[in-house]
Amino acid sequence: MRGSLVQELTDDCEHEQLRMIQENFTICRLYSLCEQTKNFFGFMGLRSSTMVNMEGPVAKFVKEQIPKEKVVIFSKSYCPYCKMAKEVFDKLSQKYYALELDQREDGEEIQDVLKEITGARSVPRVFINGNFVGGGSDVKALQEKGELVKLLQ
Ligand SMILES: N[C@@H](CCC(=O)N[C@@H](CS)C(=O)NCC(=O)O)C(=O)O
Repeated sequence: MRGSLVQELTDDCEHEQLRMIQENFTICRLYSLCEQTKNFFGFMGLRSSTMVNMEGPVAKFVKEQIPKEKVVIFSKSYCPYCKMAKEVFDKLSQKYYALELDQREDGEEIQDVLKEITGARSVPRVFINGNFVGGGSDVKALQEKGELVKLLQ
């Protein structure tokens, strides 16, 4: 009788340990899946920004840069769309302030903040008179429609 109770308790204990191991294994797998997904989307320029602190120092820095010049471009030095946007302003002899995010340690965080502000973290992110106007193709399209000069006034 006593022996079977001990056996039952041992079985329960083993069962519980097994359950906990399985649970931890599932959590680890889910965590690993999340990390892989995050890395994949990061690679695609779609990094998750669920952890963005919009009151933190990086967000504060970004908010301070936007009104610094009439045209502010959050850019990457090698990015062809950024080059396209800059060329549009160069042709108009319009000065701009460009921040090259690939040359900054906080570039990724700045992109996360920009996603919160503009809806995307791709570069360029172009602001005119403190307002977000779009990426490289948007700037080009605004120029072709004759709307860019109006925004620059
Ligand atoms: N349609 C966008 C395309 C911009 C784009 O694809 N930018 C690339 C760099 S050239 C990007 O942001 N990739 C993700 C990253 O660098 O984080 C535009 O015209 O601005």
